[in-house]
Formats: sequence, structure tokens, C-alpha cells
Amino acid sequence: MKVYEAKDIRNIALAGHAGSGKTTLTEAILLNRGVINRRGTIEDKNTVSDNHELEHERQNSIFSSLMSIEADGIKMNLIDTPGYDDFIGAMIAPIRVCETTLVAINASSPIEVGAENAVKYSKEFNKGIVFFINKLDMENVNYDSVVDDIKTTFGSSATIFELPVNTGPNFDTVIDLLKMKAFKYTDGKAEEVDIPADMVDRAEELRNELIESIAESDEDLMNIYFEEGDLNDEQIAKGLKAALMENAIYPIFCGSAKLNVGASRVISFIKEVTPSPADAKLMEGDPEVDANAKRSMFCFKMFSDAKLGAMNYFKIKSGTVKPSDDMINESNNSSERIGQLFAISGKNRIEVPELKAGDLGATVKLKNTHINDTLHEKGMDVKIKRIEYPNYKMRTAVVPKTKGEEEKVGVALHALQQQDPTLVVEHNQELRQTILYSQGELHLAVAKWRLTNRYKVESEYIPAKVPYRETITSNTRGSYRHKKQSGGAGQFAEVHIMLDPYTEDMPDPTDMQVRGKDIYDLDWGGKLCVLNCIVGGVIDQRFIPAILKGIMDKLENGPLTGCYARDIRVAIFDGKMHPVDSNEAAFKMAGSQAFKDCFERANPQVLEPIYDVTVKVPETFVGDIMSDLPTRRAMILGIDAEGKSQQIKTKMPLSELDKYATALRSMTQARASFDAEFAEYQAVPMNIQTELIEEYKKSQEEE
Ligand SMILES: Nc1nc2c(ncn2[C@@H]2O[C@H](COP(=O)(O)OP(=O)(O)OP(=O)(O)O)[C@@H](O)[C@H]2O)c(=O)[nH]1
Ligand SMILES: [Mg+2]
Repeated sequence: MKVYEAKDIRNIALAGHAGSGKTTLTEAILLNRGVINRRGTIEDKNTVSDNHELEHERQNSIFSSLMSIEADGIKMNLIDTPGYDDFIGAMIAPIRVCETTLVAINASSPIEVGAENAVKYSKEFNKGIVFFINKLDMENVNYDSVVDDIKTTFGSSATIFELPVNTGPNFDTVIDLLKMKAFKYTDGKAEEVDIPADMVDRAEELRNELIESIAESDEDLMNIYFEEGDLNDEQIAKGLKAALMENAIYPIFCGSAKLNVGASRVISFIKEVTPSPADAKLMEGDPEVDANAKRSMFCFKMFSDAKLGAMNYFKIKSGTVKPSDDMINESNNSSERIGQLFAISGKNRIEVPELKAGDLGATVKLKNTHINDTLHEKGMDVKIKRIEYPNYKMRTAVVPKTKGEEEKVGVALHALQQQDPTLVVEHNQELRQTILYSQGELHLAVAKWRLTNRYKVESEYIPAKVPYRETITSNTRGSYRHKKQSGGAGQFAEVHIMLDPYTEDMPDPTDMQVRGKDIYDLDWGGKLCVLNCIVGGVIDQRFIPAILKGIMDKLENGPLTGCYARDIRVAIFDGKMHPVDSNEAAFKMAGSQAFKDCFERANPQVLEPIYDVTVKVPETFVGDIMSDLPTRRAMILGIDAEGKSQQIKTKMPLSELDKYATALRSMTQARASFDAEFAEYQAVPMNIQTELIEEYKKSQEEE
């Protein structure tokens, strides 16, 4: 494979909902370009991009797949991405490094979340968008209503470039509105034919709309268009380039990946008209795309395989990278030496002597570089923005099947996380569990498969515990006298305290003299306020810290369920000491017991974490979702329309949220999505509190 300059490169991320036909389309493109001479299919498990045995098993893409294709002096780096929501991480990074996103739309169903996410991230990263309406060979597809859907969902920048002639099982002809010619496909090859007479008017009308939107990109063109009523080819080309560069037009193409109709034309369009890495807009923090500048590269994929070891996939952001080049990893400051460089076609690697700015490729044997990291030449100041991945959708605890393999599981999970930032592992001290944060059940299944098959360690998933909290709801006073007289030196301490639920700006008590006030931010959230109201030296000041220690012990190990307590004000207002027998240990004990006693009488409450959850769902499912939410103790806050879907805002307890990804998927055939973010702690209902207290008692007795 040749070495290419940025101007001769096109980077294309192929994204869209699961099953919209991306991998099938990729296969058609590879065939049309002569990369393969027989097409594989999903069903035969022999496509170039779905080459992992897990992908064969699931019949879905799971990992992104890079295909570098040479055609007429242009190198096209096409990345086929998975559409399943669980693997969104493998869609986001490719969109980030490509200039154009080719969004596959399934003509046989309404716009789906996979397509919405593809567009959302493309817009966020300022990338060009081209739509490909696929599956037009299916019975009963309605092209016009698909276009309507695209426009209402993604805005009027979406513009028809092609019109299908004979949708349905015999589909083979498409009208190109720019050329005003029809193309009939046989075995992937297009032959020019006349536009059917009954479609000429419609085609002309749509062409005018298209030319008008192209003219809108440029004032000069707009003037010409108003005067002449049309633009010539040169003017169209100029306006179109400008419009695409500004992301002012999202062209809509169409076809059938299965029948290899339309694939070659959309690819020619991308090759001829969409911006190269040299032309495209830079994102904040990106260096100029210049092969002669200092070297920098961004890792958009990492995959560790038992046979090949770890492969890092990169976009060269600036300079020219060669084997043996020394680089610095910006995120951890370690130094790396580049090994062999490869262009990639599915699982085939083609060694190349160098890669220039704008190109995509892979390398091996890096020591400490992972997805989302930037490597750069020494002495170069580059801050390529790291990708921010979506919040996790569910928590699960992981345990090894064999006792004693905790560390092996931990190391393997960590390796998985370095390849997939949407899978996050945490050794949670509070819950005493290894928690895996993931995007859903399929994501978890893939992780488990890889633990077993790649890292040779068997694991099991169990429910993640909930980090409950405890607090009080009313005012109490109480005291405790600690007294021990066993033989020699005795122990004596007496402490009187008052507890209140703590709120910000609460007034100080009026019947006590407040001599000192400390407010502590607790490590586990919430506050502890301590009022020192000791007067007349009834307790020596040096014992106050010991009392506080005793109280802290109880906060860390809440009296109800052993969980952390929070948001409490303690006033220490009276007590007694003994000239000989009082010491710190005695006061610690008295403080701790006085606190426990008061806490238990102050209408204590168990709190649970509540999340702000936004569910995005197609209109047809709104009723089902709304009636299901209350069964999950969720509070509905409101509902907003967004295009053809609705956004339901709710608050949901974490214990329910952990099951929601799976439930939502089955309620909506994977057509809804949600985002969750921690909001606050709230009281659990009484019946749940009673259960939790019982459970805790039982576990204490067992110990
Ligand atoms: N009728 C018809 N079926 C198609 C077409 N394109 C793909 N399919 C079928 O749709 C199914 C899904 O195709 P894929 O290519 O795996 O879809 P994908 O978008 O890669 O799916 P993910 O990898 O899960 O995101 C397969 O059974 C294909 O054979 C098409 O144009 N027409
Ligand atoms: Mg696929």
C-alpha cells in the first residue's frame, strides 16, 4: 500500500442503529472496489469487518473495524462501527477521528436511537454527515416517510440527493438528482438509464430544492441562482464543497446493501466531494494537519488479542510517523517507541513504511498507551481533547468463580477497561465489592466472554450492593456515663449531647452557649456539625476530640444498618469528669454510646441514592414507559418532545436503575435509551427500611 497525503485521504465512520446494514454495506463497498472478490454475509459469518468469533456468535458487530481501501489515487479509511447501544464506545471514537459520518438508516423502521446517537456525536465533534437509506429492497418500505422522519429528527439540512425508482424486492434503479440521470444496478455496477417518465416532474422539483440549498451556502451563488434559476456544474461543485465543509447540508443517498444497489455511488460521492482531513474543520485542541510538522497521534481503538498481543489504532494528527520514532504519551508522560506500522483491512494488516498526518493505521507493542491517549514528539505542546464517554447504564458486582482469583479478575478487568472506556471497574471499599459499570447486559456478556477466553479467568456477576446512608429526622437529647471500677485505675466519663438533623443555615440553639462550631464535609457525602457548648469546665477541653472520635466511629458504622451516617448536628452541652479516672478512651466510649442512643431515638432514616434519569423514547412507547416507571419507584418530573421522540425526565433509586437498561430494552425492542446521573440521597420507604434493618441484624448475628 502506498503512503498517502492528507488531501488524498477520506476517513469515513459508518454508523447507525444495529441491523441497519452497515457491515453488509461495507462488504458491498469492498467488493465494488476489488478488495474482495466474493461477498461475505452476516448469516455466513464471513464478512471482512465482523471477524471476531463473538461477532459470529451474536450476528452483530461488537468492535469497530477499520478498512483501508485504495481507489483512483485516494485512500479511503472506512470504519464499520457497531450500532448496538451497549457498544456505543466503539462508535464514538471512530466518529471522532473521521471527517465524515456515513449514517445508515433502516428504511423498514422508524428512526432508531443508533442513528440518533451517530448524528448527535457527529454534530458534537463538528463532522460532516451523509445519510444512506438502506434496505429499500424490502416489501412495503416507504421512501418518502423515511425522508420525512430524517428531516423531523435531524433538521432541514438533510437534503435528498438520490431518489429510488422501484423500491421493493426488484429494487435496482436510483435517480441521481445532481446529474439528473437514473442509474440501474447489476452486480453492484451502475449503468445510466432514462429517468422514468412518471418521475421526471418529481425529480425536477427535488433537484430545484437541492440546487437552492446548495446556493444558500454562498451569497454569490444565491445571486446567480435568483437570476438564472439554476447553477452550472462548476458552481454546484463549488457550493456543495462549501456547504459540506460548513456541515450546512447532510446529503441523503439511498440503496440496498444486500442487493449492492447504491453503494458505489455514495462512496464515489464521498471520495469526490466530502472534505479530506486537510480540508476539514479542526476541533478545539487539534493541531494543523501538516505532514511536515512535529508528530502527534491519537489512539481511537485498542484491542488485545492472545495471538497478536495489543494493537493500537491511531489517527496521525500531525507530522509523519515512522517505525522507531520516539514519542511521549501525553496522558501518563511515559515514553514510547513506535513499532511496525500497518494499514488495516478487517483483520488483515499491511505493513507500511510511514503514515502521514490525516491517515489512520495501527501499530503494535506499545507499552503503556491506551484508547483515548495522545502520543507526540518531544518538545511539542499538544492537547488533543480526550473523548468524554456517556455515563454508565448499570452496575454489576464481579466475583471470581474460584476463590483466590480476585486479583487475576481485577487485572483482567483493568485491561478490558483500557480497551473500552465505557466499561469501568472499581474496587469499592465501602461496599466491599468489585463493581463493573457498563452500558448494558450485552456489554457485560462480552466482558465475561473476554475474561474467560482472552484472560483465562472465570468470573461471575452478582448484584451490586447499594451505598445506603443513614440520618435522623428529629431532635433528641441524651447522655451516657461510662464507668468502670475493676481493681486498679478506673475509667470514668459522662457526656450529654443533643442531636438535630443538619441543614445549611440552621439557627444555633438558643438554650445553650455555643463556644465552638465545626462543620465537617464527610468523605461519603453530607455533613457533620459539631457544637461545643461545654461551659464552666465540666469537661476538660482536651477530651472534646476524643468525644468527637467516638461519634465519628458511629457515623462510619451507622447504628441502623452499618452504612455511613450523614447530615447531623451534635451539640455537646454537658458532662462530668473524674480527677483521676477520666481519660480519652473513656470519653471516646461515652461519646460513641451517647450518640448511638440519641440516634436511635431521633426517628432515624435510611437514605438511598437517587438518580436523575432522562429516558428518550419513540412516541409509540411513551404510554408503556410512563406506566412502568412508577413500578420502579420512579418519580416522573416531566416530558418534552424532541423530534419524533419524547424525553421523559424522572428520578429513580439506584437499586432500580441497575435493572433498568435491560427492562427498557425489552419494553421497546431496544428503541429507547436513557442517561442517568447521580442527583441526591432520599429516604427509602418504611417497608424497605425495615427489611434493610432486619438484613443487617441477621448479618451481625451471623458474624
Ligand atoms: N433486505 C435487506 N437486508 C439487509 C440489507 N442490508 C443488511 N441486511 C440484513 O440485515 C441484517 C443486519 O445487517 P448488518 O449488516 O449486520 O447490520 P449492521 O448495521 O452492521 O448491524 P450492527 O453491526 O449490529 O450494528 C443482516 O441479516 C443483513 O443480511 C438490505 O439492504 N436489505
Ligand atoms: Mg455491523
